[in-house]
Amino acid sequence: MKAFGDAGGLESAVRRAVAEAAATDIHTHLFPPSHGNLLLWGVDELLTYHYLVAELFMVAPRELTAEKFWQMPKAQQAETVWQHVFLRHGPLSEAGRGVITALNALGLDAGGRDLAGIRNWFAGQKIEEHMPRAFKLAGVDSAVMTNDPFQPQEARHWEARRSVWEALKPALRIDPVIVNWPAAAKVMAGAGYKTSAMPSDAGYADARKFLIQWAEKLQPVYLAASLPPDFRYPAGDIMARAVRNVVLPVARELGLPVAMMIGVRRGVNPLLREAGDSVGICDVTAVQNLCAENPDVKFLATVLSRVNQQELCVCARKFRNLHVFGCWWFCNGPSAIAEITRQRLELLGTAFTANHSDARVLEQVIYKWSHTRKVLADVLAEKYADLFRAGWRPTEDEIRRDVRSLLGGAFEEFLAK
Ligand code: FIX
Ligand code: ZN
Repeated sequence: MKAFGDAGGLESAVRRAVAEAAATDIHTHLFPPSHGNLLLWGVDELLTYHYLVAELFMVAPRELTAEKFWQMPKAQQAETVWQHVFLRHGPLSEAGRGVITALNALGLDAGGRDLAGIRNWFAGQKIEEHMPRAFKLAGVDSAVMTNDPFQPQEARHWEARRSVWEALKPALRIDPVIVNWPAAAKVMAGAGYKTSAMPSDAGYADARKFLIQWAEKLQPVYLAASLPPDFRYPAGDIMARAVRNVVLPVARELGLPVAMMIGVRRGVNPLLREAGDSVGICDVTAVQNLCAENPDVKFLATVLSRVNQQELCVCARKFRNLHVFGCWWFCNGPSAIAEITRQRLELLGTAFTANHSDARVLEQVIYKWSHTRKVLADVLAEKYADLFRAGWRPTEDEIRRDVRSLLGGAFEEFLAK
């Protein structure tokens, strides 16, 4: 294939490649339709996304307390968000615009403000057809779920061995083992394992068995946990000990990567439930030490604080067993994505995963990927233009290869190597 000889043709090719490339969504909170109401979809779920619940309480009148809000049925909660965040104020936030992008892509006239009409449309959809359509609109070929065996309402679906749509890949979520050992021990003990609130060698051994048995059931792509900013490794605390005694041996035995999402301060405002989590600067040295100490284990990492992004990139340059992914949560807005993606391209080339959706509600894949693609196209167009000026002449195939790398190809290569 011929290399581009003019900068204009090159830019159009980059934008085309980003628009057309399939994205592999490597971290979501979606479920298969067979898992019933665990799969959230539709306009009421979109409006009550925890990002928007947090935004509601920034603008709602004082009389609307969190207690009152949680007592409302879902439809009324959605109407309340619609009223305050979308009608009484402009939905200029990323989460607000996201709802509009998703509805519009589905052919609904969100600008017409007809919530009842939009609800009517959703009521007529069959999830088995709607889910593949949402993925198609997002350009997503497959998505990794978050599967938590410590949640009984989720575990029962896996126990029942329900069929899973092949575009969804499991990930074994293990947070409580690291961040809340007593709670994890209770669930494992309930399933017949010899674990107790006080960690012990015997308890760790049974926790390993529990996770291995769940991995056999789920066949996950990776093990995953979100970690607080004060996560350290190595350390004598309960978190580091669980990582050393349970997580690393299981990852090693099963040949599975460990995905770490670091920097979440859970429940700083518990009244807001899931909307009450915050961010803190973490210590990337923990990732560095894990990678250095365990060259035979692969790690995936993303950090929540903007402040930690550069350090994480530098860490990935030093350790081939580390793969950086996504612009997580409070970093998943266009300005942060642009900044983080530029920095990653400058430090890592194409050896990272540009984004993941973190979708909790099905239709969010549409907006998260549409917004990401817009930023990625702008940033890549700029980077290819710089490269062109420096004297490099890429072909269309090479551009498509690089774009795919950023949208899942590099992740696949990392898993395979
Ligand atoms: O820990 C996680 O996987 C986080 O992504 C979630 O807990 C968080 O609530 C979220 O949805 C962020 O986008
Ligand atoms: Zn998540």
